[in-house]
Amino acid sequence: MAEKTFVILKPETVKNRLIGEVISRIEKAGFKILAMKLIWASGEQAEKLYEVHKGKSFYSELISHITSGPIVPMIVEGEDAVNKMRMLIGATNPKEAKPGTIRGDLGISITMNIIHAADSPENFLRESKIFFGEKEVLSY
Ligand code: FUP
Repeated sequence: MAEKTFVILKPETVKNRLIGEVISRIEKAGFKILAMKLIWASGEQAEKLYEVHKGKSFYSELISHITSGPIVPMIVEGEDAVNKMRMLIGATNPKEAKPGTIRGDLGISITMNIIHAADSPENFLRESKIFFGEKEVLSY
């Protein structure tokens, strides 16, 4: 069933001019882009995005990293989108991510792991609302 998911191309992806490379992989995997923009996230957006990690040892590094430069949030659609996207991006730690996955091929470190993707349909809804209004999500 066609489903939507939410991803963010992280600051290292933008800085290293890998936006095209990563979007190409997402499109070749069959996803359709419904919303996309280049923004510099606010502290408030970052805190909402990572609220489940509040109190963890890596929380402050996560917040400072995601607000360290421009990012590209996107909403994409495809069959079984949440699970398929998680497979395409690979394990959280690039060292453990398989070759052929986005993080396995392009990831720098666990913090600089190139891309964020929602891990459930509930989190897709929650996270996408932090970055997009309803009118920004196109249907075509
Ligand atoms: P993922 O869903 O694969 O992005 O992974 P998590 O939601 O578990 O983690 C979110 C982000 O926290 C990761 F992108 C990287 C960072 N993180 C660390 O820096 N150290 C950890 O031990 C776990 C996660």
